[in-house]
Amino acid sequence: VKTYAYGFPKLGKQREFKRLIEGFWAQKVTEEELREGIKELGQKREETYRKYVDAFPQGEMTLYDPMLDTALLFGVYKANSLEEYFELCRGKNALEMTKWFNTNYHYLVPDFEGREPAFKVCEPVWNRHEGATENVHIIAPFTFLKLSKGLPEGSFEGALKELTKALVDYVNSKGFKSVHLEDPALVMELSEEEWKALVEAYSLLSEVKGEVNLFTYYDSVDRLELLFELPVNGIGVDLVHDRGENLEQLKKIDPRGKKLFAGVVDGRNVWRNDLFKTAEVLRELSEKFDVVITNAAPLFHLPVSLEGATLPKELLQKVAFAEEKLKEIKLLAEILEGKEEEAREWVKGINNKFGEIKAVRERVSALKEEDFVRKPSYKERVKKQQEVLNLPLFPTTTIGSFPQTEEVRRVRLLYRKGKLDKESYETFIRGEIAKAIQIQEELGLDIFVHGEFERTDMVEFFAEKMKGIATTGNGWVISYGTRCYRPPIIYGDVERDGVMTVPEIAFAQSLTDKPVKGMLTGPVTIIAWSFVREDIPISEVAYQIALALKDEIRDYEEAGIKIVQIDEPAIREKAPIKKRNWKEYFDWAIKSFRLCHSSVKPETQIHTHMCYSEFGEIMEYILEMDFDVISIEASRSKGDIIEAFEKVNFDRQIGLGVWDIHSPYVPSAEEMKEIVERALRVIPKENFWINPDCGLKTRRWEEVIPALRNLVKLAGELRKETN
Ligand code: THG
Ligand code: ZN
Repeated sequence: VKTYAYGFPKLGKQREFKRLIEGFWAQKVTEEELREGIKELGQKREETYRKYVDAFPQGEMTLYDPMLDTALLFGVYKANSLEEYFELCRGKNALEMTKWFNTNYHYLVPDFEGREPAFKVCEPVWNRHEGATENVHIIAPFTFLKLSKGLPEGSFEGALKELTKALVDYVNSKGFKSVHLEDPALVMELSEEEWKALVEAYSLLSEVKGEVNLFTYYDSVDRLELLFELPVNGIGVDLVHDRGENLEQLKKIDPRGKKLFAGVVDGRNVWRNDLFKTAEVLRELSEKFDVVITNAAPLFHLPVSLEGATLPKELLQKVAFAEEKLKEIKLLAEILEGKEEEAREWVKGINNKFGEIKAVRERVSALKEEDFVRKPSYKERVKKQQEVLNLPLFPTTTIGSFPQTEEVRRVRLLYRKGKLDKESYETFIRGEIAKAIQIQEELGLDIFVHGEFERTDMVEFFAEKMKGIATTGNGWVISYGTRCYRPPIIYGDVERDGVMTVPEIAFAQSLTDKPVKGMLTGPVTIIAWSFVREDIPISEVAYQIALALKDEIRDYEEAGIKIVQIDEPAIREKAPIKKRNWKEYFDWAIKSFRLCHSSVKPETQIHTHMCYSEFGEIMEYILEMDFDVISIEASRSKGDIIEAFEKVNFDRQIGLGVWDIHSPYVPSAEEMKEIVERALRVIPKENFWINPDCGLKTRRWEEVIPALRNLVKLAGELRKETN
């Protein structure tokens, strides 16, 4: 049997990718050094592949994002220099960014608005395919167009054909021996017309002189048999995230002489493969198909390698990062060839049981339906909240974090490295909190936050405070561009290890008469941005986390905190790709959120915050979360979100972000007012809050203070106008 792998992380073990690119931006790395460095990194990557598998794609390295590279290759955008290339990534007229399927990776969205959907092969300023000869990695036309926006109505079919033609020209003119086409959009729920357009356009692939292999992943392909009728040489399927649907179809499919790239090693979660069980599946498939063993989903969702990971020993024996996933592919091939020794050794620890907390299990299994329901109803509790909070019309607040200055990062790092003692660190954090309170006092905001200076990542911070969740130390994964995060690993039963956030919040509250919000990351987001155990249902993991947060909220109330914000920015992203699976997901997602707050006092006001996604189509689910106030990013969905409010009976309070904090631009009160006026056409003014659209940790105080001053001024004007 042959082995294959794709999507290995481009980051490098020491985050060399980040250093090179950011160095170039800071003009500390020359263009030549950048090109040389990326080439070297690419070669190291290929050496890693070569150690374990027979074949892999060439030309996977990007300087930022593969969707942008594809757009440049086919002439949708132009860049004459690397400066212009990066301008498209992060400049003033950068492409919009959005989540790649149901992952925490963000891609740049090609926009055809005002552009001809005509394609011609270009020689981009930086060609990732330079020197590539076989298995050349290209995002397939269907996925490229499906994930783009602004295509004129009715032009998809034609554009798909045009782009496929351009692709054929490109591949033939370069003389590639084979191409690796990635087409994950084929796992979406597609219409009859889309399937028809696909089959018609891809019939042009018969003109490619070399071999073509088409890869799908992240879910099942609803019409898998159609792919086996295309003029291609091999089909890649995900046999891990397909709920068995791909395997079921494969049993009935005629291979038509095509290779089957069987994606059996998980590219999205860290658990070691149950190799001998998988080998059984591969044996069965081999009876009918020419099987190539590969990964299910690209490996870039995983940290590069276990080397240097700071994990408990029992856990180390259960997990595999990207490099170890390559090894698993190799071990599977060995098993099929009758060599079992190393594989037996590898799976020895996979069923290690540890981190069980009996009391947590019992608490979850004792949950009843009423534990997920807050009483009294919103209508009744809102009156009590108003009595306690006594808020003006158009209350003002911020989302939670304030600028993480160089100094804050430096001191936190010193403390984490053991170079600063706990007491000095805590004194420093308290000083920062006091400054933040003072600033909010001077600005005249209505609801305060403590600023989150003690927190690194909003998920990792909580992971460190909970039993049953491990942090990885060096397990970086790219979220977008050069931005990385370290997903924690939820391996055991989850419980608080003492209070997590109460001291900082209570300290902030002690400094002011204005209410200070308690700030938590919600259960769905903690799950979405972590690697999650699979030995118990995900709903149970979510309820365990919810109960830990519930305990924290109870402690807030005891400390006199009147408002609690539970952030759930990942709730849309974590939704399954196919809508037919949404009900099951939203059921546990919503219940876990409700479990956090179901037993708070009626007068405690529950907020949530969402961002980074389009929320229009999940508005009805969002309402079921039963919060009192939501702050939501508006810049990404613009008109769409306001339309969505018209369609549902949205009877809660809402803060539609009036300041797009992702840009360093300081908006005037007038500019912010435009957003308010549009929103007030569908949202009653009694329900409207004034706030930025996201946390302010990436902004500088020099931007934050004037922008917030304008925001408070705007609220004042709005109040005057209504009097
Ligand atoms: N945390 C996690 N995931 C996320 C976000 C988050 N996903 C979506 C959204 N926010 C956007 N993602 C990021 C991820 C990382 C960063 C910013 C937005 C970031 N990372 C620093 C970097 O790469 O320089 C990490 C620096 C460090 O901690 O040392 O700024 O908030 N989990
Ligand atoms: Zn946000």
